[in-house]
Amino acid sequence: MPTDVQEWDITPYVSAGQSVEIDYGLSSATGTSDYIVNHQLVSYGPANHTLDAKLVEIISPNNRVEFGRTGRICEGVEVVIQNTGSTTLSSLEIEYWVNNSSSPETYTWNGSLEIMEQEKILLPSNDKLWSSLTATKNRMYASVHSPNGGSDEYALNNERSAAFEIPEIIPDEFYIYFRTNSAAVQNSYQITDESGTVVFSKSNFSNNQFNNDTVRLPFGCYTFQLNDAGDNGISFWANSEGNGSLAFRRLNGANLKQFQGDFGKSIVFPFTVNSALSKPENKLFDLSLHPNPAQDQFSITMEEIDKAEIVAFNGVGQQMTLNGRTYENEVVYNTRNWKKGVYLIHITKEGRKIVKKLLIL
Ligand SMILES: [Ca+2]
Ligand SMILES: [Ca+2]
Repeated sequence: MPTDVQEWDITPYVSAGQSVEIDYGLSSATGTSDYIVNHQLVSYGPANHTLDAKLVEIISPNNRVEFGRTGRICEGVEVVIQNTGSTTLSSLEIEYWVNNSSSPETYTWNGSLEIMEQEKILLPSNDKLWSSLTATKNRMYASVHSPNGGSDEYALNNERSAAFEIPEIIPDEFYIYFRTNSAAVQNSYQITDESGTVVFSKSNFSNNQFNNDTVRLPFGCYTFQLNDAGDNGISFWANSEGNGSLAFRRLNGANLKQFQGDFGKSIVFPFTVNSALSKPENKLFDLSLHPNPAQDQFSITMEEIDKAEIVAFNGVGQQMTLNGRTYENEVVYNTRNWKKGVYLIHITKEGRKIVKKLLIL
């Protein structure tokens, strides 16, 4: 049964000591409709503290069912902060870490929150943040410090944590096996990427038909959704529409994921392609460093090389001066004055780094 929680600040409509009538209405209802409504009135006295910030919730990543659509690792780290002091909150330090990491990430928030106002913040994430992940039973922690650069007067509301799991990993090539039942008109499916853009969709199925759709996706986080307009899934014991079947399969036919057919309105399956947390080197860094060993020059070839930052260090960690000539997808470096030895070439692109060893002879 769908439920909905509404919160309203009624401060402008009431005066202390007076009674007030609060009415509500339902804009539309059809058929036999029953509503169960529960109200709670919460009143607040004056603030206990002048300078107090609260970490209200970790929205993402979070396994809790109310965050099921958004609380995934792919969405990054998203938290809600609140000003629970009487002074306007204008800055806040937020620390966040995974599991037992001893070196939290730090983010400085700047803004303006009046007493009891909240704000949702998407925190930057990087490889270091995720380096203490385990295969299962992970926990994200976040805490707030130093409101307005001062000391927080109430520490017990500063920290929250949330359990989360890594989404299932699917290869970059697979096919969707979908056998419809006798009510195929009710079904459609789509795959959306991290930004919500539909990257694959299909509808207008025929009854009792096999469909094999090959899907090729670049690295990323996706959501697959199978919809059923009849709200009765593709295998429901209480009707005579027959039994359908849905699975993700490898190109060789092996099952990757078999879905339950009695799902009601929709199947929502979040997954990542290839790697949950870091772009595999061979995807992002489909690069060639050659020749290696090199003498007078070496080249790096990769797509969009103009977006990469390339730095070289010698065997004792000194940064080398790089003289490069850039061509389309290639940079050629002059190493005529480099001594023989091993060098480390750091290539950073889109926030990710790979280090290649180069031997100069
Ligand atoms: Ca506090
Ligand atoms: Ca159905």
